[in-house]
Amino acid sequence: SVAAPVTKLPSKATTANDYAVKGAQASIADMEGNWDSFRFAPIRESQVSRAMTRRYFEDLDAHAESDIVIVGAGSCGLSTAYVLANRRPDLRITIIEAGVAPGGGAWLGGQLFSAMVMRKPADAFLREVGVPYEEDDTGNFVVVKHAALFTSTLLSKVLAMPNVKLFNATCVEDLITRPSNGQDVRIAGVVTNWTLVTMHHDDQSCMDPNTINAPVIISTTGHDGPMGAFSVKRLVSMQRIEKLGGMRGLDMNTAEDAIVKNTREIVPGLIVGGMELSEVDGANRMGPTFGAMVLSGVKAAEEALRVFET
Ligand code: AHZ
Repeated sequence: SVAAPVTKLPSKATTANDYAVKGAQASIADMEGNWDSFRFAPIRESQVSRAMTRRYFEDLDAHAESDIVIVGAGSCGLSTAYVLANRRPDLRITIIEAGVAPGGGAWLGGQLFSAMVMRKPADAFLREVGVPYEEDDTGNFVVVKHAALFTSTLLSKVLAMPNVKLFNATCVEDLITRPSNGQDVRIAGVVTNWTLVTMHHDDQSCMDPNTINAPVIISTTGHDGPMGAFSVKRLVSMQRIEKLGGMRGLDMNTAEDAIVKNTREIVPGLIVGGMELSEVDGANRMGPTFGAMVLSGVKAAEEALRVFET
């Protein structure tokens, strides 16, 4: 929550003591032209440490039991989080992202080009989130002038939601399973570790992971790669599905429709969306067009909410 406006600083207040008035709020104009006497409010290093660690461990404590865990904060995972957190502010939503920087492949449009293409009707999502775009002359797609504008706007909205916590630089390295209906399993949570630890299991032994329980996991870890397609590859190695179809060659028209329509619960408790799904189904890739990623996120959120609404 945002603090209510409080004590106003005396005009041209620029010393540490001025800022130490509890709740004082400076304006940039107070500082301009006053740099000789400028000082920050005082702090002790341990206060910084406690301000960070207390919050982090409170979040770890609260999110150890989550309602929904989203694995991967690419364009699909972030879109999923946006829809879920808006529709159900009462649900505790956890996002686990292996990279330090959330956003996955959505910081550029394609190759090294800035503009991001979204085929209609995914422009509806841009309007809902408040991302500006221009219409293409064809009338069939819209263009965001920089993919980073899309990703940073979406990310800022998701991170500001009080029911969402992003743990970045953290990997999902296994799935929690439970017996269900006799011999079948359902997914009941995720096993996590710092990404740097996950990357070093071969040369550092005995570094056990952490866990998060949740009745619904939504995996959006992208297509196969060093980190990608994590959950569906694990479903194969735990013999829950026989084999992956493997992502097929690029066909924008076929790929985008298929990814959105087939976003679904693959095994009980595990919904898969975005390009991770192409690895299960043997679906085409679409390359540098992002409408399917955001609408797969909308569908993944709808599938997850079905669980809480029944
Ligand atoms: O870091 C990964 C990325 O940010 C993260 N991730 C992967 N494995 C993880 C794990 N634990 C936690 N085990 C993990 N995080 O998941 C994110 C995936 O983002 P993405 O942009 O790669 O996937 P997406 O499905 O949201 O969007 C894919 C967009 C396309 S289409 C396409 C093509 O057709 O060639 N290529 C891309 C990148």
